[in-house]
Amino acid sequence: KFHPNKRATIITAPFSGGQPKGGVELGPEYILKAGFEKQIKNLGWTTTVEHPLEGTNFELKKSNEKDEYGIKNTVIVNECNKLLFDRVLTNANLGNLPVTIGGDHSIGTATVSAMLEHNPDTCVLWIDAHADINSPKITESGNLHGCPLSFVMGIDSESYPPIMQWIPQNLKPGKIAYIGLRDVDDAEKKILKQYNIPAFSMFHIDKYGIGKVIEMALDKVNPNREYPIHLSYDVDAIDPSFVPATGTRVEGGLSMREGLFVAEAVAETGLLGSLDIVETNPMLGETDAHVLDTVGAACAIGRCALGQTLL
Ligand code: 5AB
Ligand code: MN
Ligand code: MN
Ligand code: MN
Repeated sequence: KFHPNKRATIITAPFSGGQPKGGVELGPEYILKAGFEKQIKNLGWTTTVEHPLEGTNFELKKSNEKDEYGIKNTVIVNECNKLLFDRVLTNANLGNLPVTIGGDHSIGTATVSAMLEHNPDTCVLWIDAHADINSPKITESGNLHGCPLSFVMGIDSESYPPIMQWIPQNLKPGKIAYIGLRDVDDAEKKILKQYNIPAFSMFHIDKYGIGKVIEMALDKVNPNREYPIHLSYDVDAIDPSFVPATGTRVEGGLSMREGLFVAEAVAETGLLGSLDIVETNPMLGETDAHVLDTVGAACAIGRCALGQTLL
């Protein structure tokens, strides 16, 4: 058990610069307004909330132009990740469980590398419709929320802008597994093959069932169930019928129960070391119900990961 003292730090990351749509920066505000901190306290956790991006004006600096490296908003994404890296690492070193609430998934660069800096044995479960492993060299969109894993693995590192040299390239291919994939770019598929990264798509979930898939994923990255788990949860892993208010919807996703089961299964291991909940975009719901469903799902993921349904 990694967090017997049950201290969690909720780190808000109201940031949208990793992708072109507005509104994902409001995710943390909506999730907190829905009572997330109280819900976590009710599970017996002592909580603190930190706002490391306060005072920055990243949102005003957003542009949709690719730079000379073929990526967008490099400077603000990088500055944002620096601030988050510091808070995630500091909290982890203090023995607090960092729960980072996005914001878009470009912040995964900071959370993953900080947790590996904290404990190099950390393994990563990446719950997502997408593989988020494009590099500047291969990304077609140039959107950095599709790239965080390449940076922490050092994939195509010759194509990175020099300002990103501070990022520890500390994630090894055998330390990450995906669950929920269904929209992976061709160049990303090559990388998954080349690096032999365990990837469980919706096909595998239908074939084996979600319970078996989690076991198989953990067998790959954490065979003796001894290492801390960083759970990076992109809400678009869940089917858009349950989680409509997100920027990159892909049909045919996890059911609500499958989605929560993933978080519950991680809680059951007692190995959760850190959690990201990202890509909630309250501006993209067509109705109030869409927004409520999506924000509600984000909160539920957090509660389940922190032990709500353990008896
Ligand atoms: B998300 C795409 N692969 O690189 C790209 O939502 C989508 O954090 C990335 O998973 C989706 O632009 C990033 C086409
Ligand atoms: Mn995604
Ligand atoms: Mn993602
Ligand atoms: Mn997305």
